[in-house]
Amino acid sequence: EGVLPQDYTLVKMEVLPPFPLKFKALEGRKVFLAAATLRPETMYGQTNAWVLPDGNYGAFEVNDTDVFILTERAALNLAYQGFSKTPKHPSCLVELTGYDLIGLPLKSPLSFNKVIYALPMLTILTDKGTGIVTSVPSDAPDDYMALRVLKAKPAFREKYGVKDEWVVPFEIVPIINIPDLGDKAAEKVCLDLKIKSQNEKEKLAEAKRLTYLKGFTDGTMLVGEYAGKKVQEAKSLLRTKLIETGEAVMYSE
Ligand code: A2H
Repeated sequence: EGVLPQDYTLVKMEVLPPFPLKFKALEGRKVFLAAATLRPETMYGQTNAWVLPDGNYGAFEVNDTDVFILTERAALNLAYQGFSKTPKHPSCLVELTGYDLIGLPLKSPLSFNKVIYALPMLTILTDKGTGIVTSVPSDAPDDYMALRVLKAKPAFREKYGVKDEWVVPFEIVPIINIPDLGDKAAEKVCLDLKIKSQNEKEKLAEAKRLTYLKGFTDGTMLVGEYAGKKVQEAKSLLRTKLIETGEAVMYSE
């Protein structure tokens, strides 16, 4: 863990009914996968959510209506930040694993894809953020590589019970232009560095560094309310907007 607190935006990805059997105790609630992101301005380009198959998650009561699915660790932090039905104490309605989440249909704020699905990612850390990550393959090298592998390998999909229609129809959505890197920066950088899989940790770190720095300093929004504006400006405007509309909450750790 770093010394300085990291300020995330928790994006509320709503689980669409009908709920699976495991979710029986959640009937009548609004249930969300709560994804921690540092890039709220990229939410237009979401293609799926990522969960760790073997990860432990819970469905926690945030208030009388909302339930967030995330790690217990994140639930405890949130409880100290005012997001728990019982102050300073996480209130878990159901214990879940990543396997229970794979295939859930989701409606996520700003996303041009109206329904997206929770899919497996094996490199998710359970001691960072919420253990739920929203996927923006246009701008995140991790997301781009994980989606590419899932698309290319039917055996991998089958192993995790992933249906073709949760993955195959989803294409990269261009949302930000970066000089020299174009409209699908993560794809360009991963191809330029010839990254073959998520296991190439060092190359991926370099890809992330390149896209993240350039995206923030030189990127321009191509879509949405702030099309034409710099990413630097759009980031905080969209964060504030998502929080004001109740589609996201602040989270730090
Ligand atoms: B970011 P930092 Cl478009 N395990 O959101 C692995 N990765 C996680 C995670 C976890 N438990 N929790 C959050 N993340 C990802 C968008 C995005 C992100 C874009 C581009 C870059 C980027 C869409 N995915 O992050 O270590 C989330 O992915 C690159 C840094 O706290 C979150 O923001 O700096 C970011 O990592 C937080 O990473």
